[in-house]
Amino acid sequence: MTVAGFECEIQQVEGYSRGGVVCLRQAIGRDWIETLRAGVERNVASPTERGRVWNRDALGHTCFYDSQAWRQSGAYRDFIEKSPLAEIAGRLMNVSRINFFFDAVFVRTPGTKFRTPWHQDEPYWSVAGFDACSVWMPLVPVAKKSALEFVRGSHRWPEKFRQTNFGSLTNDERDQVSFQNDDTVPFPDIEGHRDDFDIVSWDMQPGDCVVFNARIIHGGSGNLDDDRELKVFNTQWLGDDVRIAFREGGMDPDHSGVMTQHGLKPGDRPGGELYPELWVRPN
Ligand SMILES: O=C(O)CCC(=O)C(=O)O
Repeated sequence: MTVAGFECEIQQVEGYSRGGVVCLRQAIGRDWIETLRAGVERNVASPTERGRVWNRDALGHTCFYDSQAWRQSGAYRDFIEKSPLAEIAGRLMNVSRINFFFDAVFVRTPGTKFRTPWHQDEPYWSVAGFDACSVWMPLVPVAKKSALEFVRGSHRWPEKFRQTNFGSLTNDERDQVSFQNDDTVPFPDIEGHRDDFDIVSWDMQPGDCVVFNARIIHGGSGNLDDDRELKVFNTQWLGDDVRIAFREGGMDPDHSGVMTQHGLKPGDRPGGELYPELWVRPN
């Protein structure tokens, strides 16, 4: 099947289902990359209220983060509503419809070593379901050693893991979550035993994107050479089985307040102007 010039092969759909992650080459055109680069520049200069420095090291390297900026940024909104990503997400997840969830931006200055700790995404979110994915898109070239890494197949592991409290890294009150409830188990020591896990990442160019299931274990995306920066535009997409879920230990990003204000409650299908439906499988 073809999506705006991009061939979504049956192997990619199967690879996504089995491995939980695929790298799509040149799925996004140069014009969109330029649009997003300009948008990120404006976003860093003028962050939303959710913008923050995720990490700052002793040498002054920083990792900037912002989220849900699409509601303020025309560039982000255009890309989310009009680019082929919603359809790509729908086809790869093999679902009947797609709602947009939120965007996240990560900008690391040249030489930043800070690695995002291993984690899964869905346990932090204000929704639950298997049919949820993220699309991680570098807007500059990134080497495999500095790209986001994935433990292939881990989206189907049955364990409920005790996720990292990103609040302890950022010291930001808004990031605090606790996974100390009894039914979670510690993460395996992936970094200490890398050879025991099927870890994948890719050399990537602007236009390439990695699509990954929200339950896959992933981390990394640091370890930059001194002359290399990393700018990433990341979007999250929701398919058929996803429902709103408020989590006792806290959420990151926490949408429970704004969901409640919009009349959405646990068990509901995310939708409306907060989570627009952007693709429906043709009959
Ligand atoms: O790019 C990064 O450093 C982190 C991305 C990530 O882990 C995520 O979006 O879940």
